[in-house]
Amino acid sequence: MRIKFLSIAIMLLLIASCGDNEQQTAKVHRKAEVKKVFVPQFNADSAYKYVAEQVAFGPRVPGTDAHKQCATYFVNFFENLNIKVYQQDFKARSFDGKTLEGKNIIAAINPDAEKRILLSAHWDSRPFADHDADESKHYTPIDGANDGASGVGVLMEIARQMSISKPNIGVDIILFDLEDYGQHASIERSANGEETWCLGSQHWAKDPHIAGYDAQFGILLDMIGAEGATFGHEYYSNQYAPGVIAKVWRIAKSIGYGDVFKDENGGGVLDDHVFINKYAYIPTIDIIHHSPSTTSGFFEHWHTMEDNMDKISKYSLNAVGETLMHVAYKE
Ligand code: AHN
Ligand code: ZN
Repeated sequence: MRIKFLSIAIMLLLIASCGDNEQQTAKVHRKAEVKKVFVPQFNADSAYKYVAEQVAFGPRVPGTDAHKQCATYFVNFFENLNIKVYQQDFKARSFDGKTLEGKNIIAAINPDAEKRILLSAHWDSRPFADHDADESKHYTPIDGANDGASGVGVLMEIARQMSISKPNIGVDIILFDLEDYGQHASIERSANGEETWCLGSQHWAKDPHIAGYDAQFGILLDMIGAEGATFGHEYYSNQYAPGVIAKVWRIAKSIGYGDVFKDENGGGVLDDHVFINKYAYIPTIDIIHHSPSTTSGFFEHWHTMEDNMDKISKYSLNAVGETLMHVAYKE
């Protein structure tokens, strides 16, 4: 009788401790999941400040002091955050026969991680306001607050956040040079005219900063910071990387930015991502402001003197920055 009682007691104890163990395991699991999806808060005020700081140098036109000073500003920025920086200097021929000196800047977060993603934008600004309503401005350089600086500002804030709490994967932030020195609007668009744009990404995609460089996927930002920006599914992005479009738009919607990331046709733009897909074989998308109502299809002030700080919206910067943070920290 006593033995029976004892064995029942032991059995009960075993069951109880077993349940406890399971509970503990569940707790550990839940903790691990929470840790895995922890996403630091993107700060749009900070991104806005980085856009303004770039614009304050003056137009970042290749060959100018503003261009050189801004490159140094980027390198110092990343190095001060203890992020490894590569500078890729190269020469390229412009559509008007000039030899341009370009510099692609690559900031590598978790440089030794094998699984990597690539985030990019161009940092140079266009030497010509060739779409300005005022013809006398057609050879005047632009501020490029949206066309150039906005994407870079968002990436700088992402880098700052990532230097504070590292994501699980490696992230390469690539600032491409010589994107916007493409042929002047006064020249009739020719078949090879498209290759006169995106000289920095063409160079990098054929000869990356690390031989044999690879990433799971890439995201390019272009003209993402204007008031009222909306993004559709850009044509080449959907051809080369439909899964990346689906992932990014799903995440954007899930955090409340369905008004910005729209499930609609976004036109086709020969932008840096096309060359990354074509020459580096990394599935890469372009998040780019698409306006069905303008003749260019781009934002209203594209390649005009009006592409300045007044047009930049913290809401737009935040929509893109927060979305990218969620994409990176959920990988
Ligand atoms: C072409 O017009 C072929 N590409 C334009 C890409 C661009 C210019 N993105 C910003 N500025
Ligand atoms: Zn441009």
